[in-house]
Amino acid sequence: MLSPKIEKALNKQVLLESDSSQFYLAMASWAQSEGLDGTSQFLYRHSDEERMHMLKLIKFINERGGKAHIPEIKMPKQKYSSVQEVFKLLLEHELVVTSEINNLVDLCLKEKDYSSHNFLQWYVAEQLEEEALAHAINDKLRLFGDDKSALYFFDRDVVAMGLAADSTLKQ
Ligand code: OFO
Repeated sequence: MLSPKIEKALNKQVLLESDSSQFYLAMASWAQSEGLDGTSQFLYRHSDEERMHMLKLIKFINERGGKAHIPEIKMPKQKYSSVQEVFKLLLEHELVVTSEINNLVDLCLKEKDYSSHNFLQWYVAEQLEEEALAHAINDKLRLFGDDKSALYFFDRDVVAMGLAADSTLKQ
């Protein structure tokens, strides 16, 4: 049975995963409208993954005798000035998520909730992957500088980068 403290903290994470999904969905839609097909594909997929992270939490909370709260949908930022801005914001957001996951893990240890602690290890590993990927993409974009033609190659390659990171995590 979940303690009220852990239940509340896990529900806070449900909200954050839901916001992440919406945030990346807005980025994906922006990228599609800019003709950045690869980037939008990458981001639509990323948005779906965040929704899956949210669902995994919802099911866990309910299975452990808690009550999952389905969060309200907030409108994310709709307009972006460049791909660079999108991925800079994505990295910043992932860093926030990682720190929240770490706080949660910490709380589980303090509360001696070892099953939630064990459950959250999947998120710890996932964040490691997502951060590494976001850093790699930002590095790539920095290399291009103002070279517009490089954007074509970035847009083509970013899908493969996402798929490769995914398969590493599932090994
Ligand atoms: Fe849920 O992993 Fe990113 O935010």
